[in-house]
Amino acid sequence: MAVSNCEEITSEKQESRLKPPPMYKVLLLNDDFTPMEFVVEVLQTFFFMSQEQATEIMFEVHTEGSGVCGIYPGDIAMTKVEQVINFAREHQHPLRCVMEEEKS
Ligand code: TYC
Repeated sequence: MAVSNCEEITSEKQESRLKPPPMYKVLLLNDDFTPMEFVVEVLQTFFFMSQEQATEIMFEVHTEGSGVCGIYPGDIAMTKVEQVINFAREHQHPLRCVMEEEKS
């Protein structure tokens, strides 16, 4: 029992040394109601984009249905999603924001 626990810990350690931590894409999803200017504000405020970059991503979401705002470790991605959803709710917009594991 003790030996097998040890082996497990060792192999977990090795795995964490070999594998980089999973990264997550944070995506905005299109809807018909959230104003374009609000989405641009979200991208500038929470993803530190310039006005030009934010406008480009907003149009990508508007035309393609979704767009990547950034790629982060899990805890940071989750915080970004929460911040965007809370900000949208505070302003009564139905903007959706999700995270998805980045498969590289
Ligand atoms: N489609 C929205 C509109 O026409 C704009 C929009 C863009 C909404 C991106 C959400 O994630 C979004 N007002």
